[in-house]
Amino acid sequence: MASRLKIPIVNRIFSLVIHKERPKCPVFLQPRWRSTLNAAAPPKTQSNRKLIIGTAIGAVGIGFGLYSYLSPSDSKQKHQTGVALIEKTDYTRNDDIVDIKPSREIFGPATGIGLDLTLYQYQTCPFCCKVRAFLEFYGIPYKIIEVNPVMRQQLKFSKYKKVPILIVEDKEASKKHQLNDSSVIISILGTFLEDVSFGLESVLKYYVPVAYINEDGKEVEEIMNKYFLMFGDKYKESADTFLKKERQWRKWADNVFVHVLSPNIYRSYNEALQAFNYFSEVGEWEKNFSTIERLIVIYVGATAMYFVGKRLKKKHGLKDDVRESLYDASRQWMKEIGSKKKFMGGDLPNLADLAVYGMLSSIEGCLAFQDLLKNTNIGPWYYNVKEAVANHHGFQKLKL
Ligand SMILES: N[C@@H](CCC(=O)N[C@@H](CS)C(=O)NCC(=O)O)C(=O)O
Repeated sequence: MASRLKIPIVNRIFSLVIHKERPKCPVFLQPRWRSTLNAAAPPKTQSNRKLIIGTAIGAVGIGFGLYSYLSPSDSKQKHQTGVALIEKTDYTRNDDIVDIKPSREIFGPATGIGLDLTLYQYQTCPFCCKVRAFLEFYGIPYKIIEVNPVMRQQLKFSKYKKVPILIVEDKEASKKHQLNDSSVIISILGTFLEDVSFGLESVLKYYVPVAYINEDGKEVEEIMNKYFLMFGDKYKESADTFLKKERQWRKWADNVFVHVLSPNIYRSYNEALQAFNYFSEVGEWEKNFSTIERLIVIYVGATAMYFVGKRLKKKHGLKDDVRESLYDASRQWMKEIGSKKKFMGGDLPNLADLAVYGMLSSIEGCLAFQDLLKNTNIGPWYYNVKEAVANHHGFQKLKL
């Protein structure tokens, strides 16, 4: 059994630490085996143990990356230096969506929007937390499909292999649309909610992906206006400065704030261990793994992530004590809100409030979060947004 357990663990650590494989999500993913795999969930048998441990360690490794996506040094720049536009006529975002039994369902008062939503996600991925914060703030009901972070069999239908993905079923048009990328999802739904009568089909026309071949010869797609809400006739020039700031801070959440999170939760070995114990708790690992499996995941995962955290700190130019970078970023954000407003959006959170809050909520149970509350004044704002989200305060803004 020892060799069975060792191989995936050692491989995973080698990939992450020695071969510097890019981890895939900035905050550790919490595999919910039972719900994720639904009926196909592997029982805790010896034969599945290797898969479970390997997958769990994979999930551990996955914590933290997307750096590949966000890093100015790689894919983002490649997008900008794209060399050939591809002429495309088919912009449907629908790969062959298959019906999978949802892991769970979230209820809310906004039942009259005519859309049926299914979110493919990892529970502690900051981008997924951001989308959940948005949906819950507006009280939009939705279903969740928890993706197995290593096997990712739930994403088989999709060419886009990241989460979050939102499948939107437009009930009136009897059509399903696949929305990829947290900011694209939020902008499309945000525009739709401005005037539901306009219809989702009309909104989608404003968010057209541009496809091109980048310098590596790879085809990439990007929605250039992904931070913009499209107001059409309802655009008010008086709101322009406000909207500009909202966009700017939404971008900041995706490109700056997210990078300070993981090096902070794995700052020291003890913190990494604490973070893993938190993930174990939120992910109900006690229920889903045997004791030995759970302990291996926690200890090996914490060790691997401790080293990965160091690498990310360097890559993103964080301060020697990474806490300082977390405090700096949070203070920068609080400075923007100022002392006169409850939220950046005024009396209610705007999309930037929801973005920063959502991402921060992914580390809520970690020591870094507690230190952040002690050393900055972000706490009251954070808990105010949390309350507004939990009580669907955005619902009152909807004109249904
Ligand atoms: N720009 C994307 C980034 C999404 C992203 O990088 N998601 C990570 C999880 S945090 C992912 O799915 N990585 C690929 C993987 O886990 O296989 C967004 O805002 O949604």
